[in-house]
Amino acid sequence: MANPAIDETFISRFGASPGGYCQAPGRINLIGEHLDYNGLPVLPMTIDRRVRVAYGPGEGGRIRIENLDARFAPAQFVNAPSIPESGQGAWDNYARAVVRELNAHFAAGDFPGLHMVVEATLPDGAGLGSSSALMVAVALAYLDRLGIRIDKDISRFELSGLLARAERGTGIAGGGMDQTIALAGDEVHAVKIDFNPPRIERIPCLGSHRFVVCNSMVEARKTGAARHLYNEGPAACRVARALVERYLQAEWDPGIELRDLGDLWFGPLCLTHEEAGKVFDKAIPAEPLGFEDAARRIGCSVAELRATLPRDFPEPARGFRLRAMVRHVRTEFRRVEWMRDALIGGDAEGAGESMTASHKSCASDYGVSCPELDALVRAALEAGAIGSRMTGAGFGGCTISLVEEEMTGRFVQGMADSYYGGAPPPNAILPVRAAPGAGYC
Ligand code: NG1
Repeated sequence: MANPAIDETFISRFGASPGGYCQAPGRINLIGEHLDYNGLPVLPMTIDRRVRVAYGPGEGGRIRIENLDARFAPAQFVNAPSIPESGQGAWDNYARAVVRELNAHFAAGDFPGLHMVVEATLPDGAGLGSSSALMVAVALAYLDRLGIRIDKDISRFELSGLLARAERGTGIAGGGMDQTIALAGDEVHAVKIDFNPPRIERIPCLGSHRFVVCNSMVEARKTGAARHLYNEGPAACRVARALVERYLQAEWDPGIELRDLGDLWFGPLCLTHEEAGKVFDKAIPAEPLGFEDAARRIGCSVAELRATLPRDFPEPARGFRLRAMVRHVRTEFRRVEWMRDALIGGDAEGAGESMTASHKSCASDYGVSCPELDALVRAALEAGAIGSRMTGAGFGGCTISLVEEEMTGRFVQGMADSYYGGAPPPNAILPVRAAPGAGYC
């Protein structure tokens, strides 16, 4: 589909028209926050905001990428068996990570050049999955250049797994939610994603209601200041996993091994929620744990413990609040199931209750909210939302609120007047709809 701005830029930079276009949508996570990297289910929905890439062949194995948004400077690198990183936080690292990962997977013999121009209607640094949408769109462009067809030569699940790994290479120890929903979502459903084993279930999402995104205007750029904040969740859960494994080996069976906390519920153990709760109570101490204490309890050295944590992760000043954090993991998993049932049953009140409870748990147990997100949730409930919560990684970014369709206008006005003092910045309040998953366009 032609688009004058993207085409003009493409022609002026690269001297030819684009050979193709592809797009990948952003997402809201309805519920199931900070669960994906624990192998536990999440329930996101694509939104009608996306990243679009116009692309065409490049000469001499050179990959060039430009962005219509002037905040992102033009970048280029040579496609080769080894592709170095740009500086920490540089946006072209996402493209580098994609090309590196796909080269390794497909053992590409030659290393073709590619020209790309990116255009986004999806805000970045807002917890709406923009980094993964960019990576998915770049991947589709590069796969086309390699002559590899999605759904034929590679499945969407397989591709999302590769891209999740590639994104972890950029320094964020995240899970696979964003890549999977960008590739597997559709314009009608939310999607419950299970990782263990991988499975998706399409969930109807209350036709008579709308999800409204509100941006706290606090930017949470995971490749910048928010990187260590984000990584504290995965780091704490890895420490908790090791403590639980150690406890189970000592008390139940020396042969027990856990890949992640999700293995308590799935795989050979298959515990009930109640049983898993009891195990956590026994295995996880109530007091915060520093690296030294944690290593001693796990039975390893501090260096060995560090080696299991995300790259250059610093010791949290007050230690890991593990009890509260695993309580979030355990109760959030339950809320995913309740939310799924509520959506299928058309129970908006039930869905809203789970959302608001999830926000409280993200804030007080997992520690990933911030005063602005809490204020947005309060304002949303006062403005008539049935439920409201932060969405995505947290530390800033957006909330989502569940609102009756016919109340949407009044809700938007209420939020504009309250949180934004009558002057909301452009696109700060977005009633969203589900949108098609990634593809060529
Ligand atoms: P966002 O909101 O896009 O930063 C991050 C992770 C997800 C998931 C959520 C929290 C990446 C690419 N995204 O999303 O995997 O862990 O936080 O639920 O790491």
